[in-house]
Amino acid sequence: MPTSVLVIDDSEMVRDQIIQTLRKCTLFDQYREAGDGIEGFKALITEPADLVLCDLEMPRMDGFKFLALMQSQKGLKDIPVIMLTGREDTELKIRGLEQGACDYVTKPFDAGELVARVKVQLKIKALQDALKRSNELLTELSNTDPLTGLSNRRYFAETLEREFPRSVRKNESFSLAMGDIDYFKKINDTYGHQEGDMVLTTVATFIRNLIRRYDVAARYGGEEFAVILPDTDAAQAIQFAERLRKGVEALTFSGRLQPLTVTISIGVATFPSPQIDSIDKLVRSADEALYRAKKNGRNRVES
Ligand code: GH3
Ligand code: MG
Ligand code: MG
Ligand code: MG
Ligand code: MG
Repeated sequence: MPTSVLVIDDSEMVRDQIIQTLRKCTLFDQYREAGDGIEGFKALITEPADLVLCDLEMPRMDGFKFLALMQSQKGLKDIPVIMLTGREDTELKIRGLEQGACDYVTKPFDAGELVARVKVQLKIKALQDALKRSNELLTELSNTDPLTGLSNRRYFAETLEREFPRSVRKNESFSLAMGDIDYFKKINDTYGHQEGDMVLTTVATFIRNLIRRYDVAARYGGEEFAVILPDTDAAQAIQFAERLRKGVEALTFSGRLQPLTVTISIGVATFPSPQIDSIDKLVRSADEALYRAKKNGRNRVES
C-alpha cells in the first residue's frame, strides 16, 4: 500500500515548502494538497491518507471545523492530524489538540522539527495499526474452533443472542439445525482418535461449503454441529438438513479411513412455532428433535 500525506493550507507557498521538505526525506509515496478544509475533506473522502498536516486559519472551512468533521467520520477519525499554527497561538494549539489534532508545527516551520514530528506520528500510527490487526486476530481466534475452523460454541451463543431478536423484530422466521455424528465412538475405536479428528474436519468443511453467507455453522460439542439459519422457515430448514444429511452420507475418505461411511442425525427447530418463543426453547426443541432422530434409527432428520 502506498503511503500518502495530505497538506491543507490556504497558502500555496506553505504547502510547497512542506511538501518539498517531506519529499527530501521520502517519507511518503504520495503528496497531496488542499487549499481549505472543504477541499481537504473531499480529498480524504475520495482517498484516505496516512497523515494530514492542516492549517488552522483558512477561508471557507477552517482547521477546527475540519477537525470536527474528521472526528465525526468513522473511516477518518483515526488519521493523525498535525496542526500548522503561528508561534504565539497557544490558545489555538490547545483548542486544536482538544478537538482531535495529535500535534502541531509552528509556522514558519523548522524543516528538521517538521520531519521529526511527522516521523513520531507515523510510528504511533504503525503501532496502532498493528494493535488493531492483532485485536482482530484475537477476536477471530476466540470465536473459532481450532480443530475444524468452524465457529465455536461461544460464538454460536453470541450469534443467537444477536440474530434471534433481530429476526423477531423483522418478523422473519429463524431456524436452528443441530447435528450429531452417528456412532462416532466406534469410528474412534476402530480407526484411532487422529482419524476421528479427520472425520470431524471433513464433515465440518462440507458444512462450511453448504451454508449460505449469513448462516453460522458451529462445532457445538465433540462430534456435534449446530447451524444457525436466519430468515429460514421450517420447510426450508428441513430441506437444508436433508441436504446436509445426504451430503455427509456421501462423503468419501482417503487413506486408512477409505471404506468408511459416516452418517449424521439432525434435529431442526424453527421460530415462530407454537412452543418456541425464546432462544432457550429453540435450542431445546432442536436438541429434542435430534434425540428423536437418534431414537428413530439415526441418519435421519427430525423436527
Ligand atoms: P450416537 O450415535 O448416539 O451419537 O453415538 P456416538 O458414539 O456418536 O456418541 P457418544 O456421545 O457416545 O460418543 C461421542 C464420541 O466422540 C466420544 C468422544 O470420545 C468422541 N469425541 C469427542 N470429541 C472428539 C474429538 O475432538 N476428536 C475425536 N477424535 N473424538 C472426539
Ligand atoms: Mg492560513
Ligand atoms: Mg454426541
Ligand atoms: Mg452422544
Ligand atoms: Mg454421536
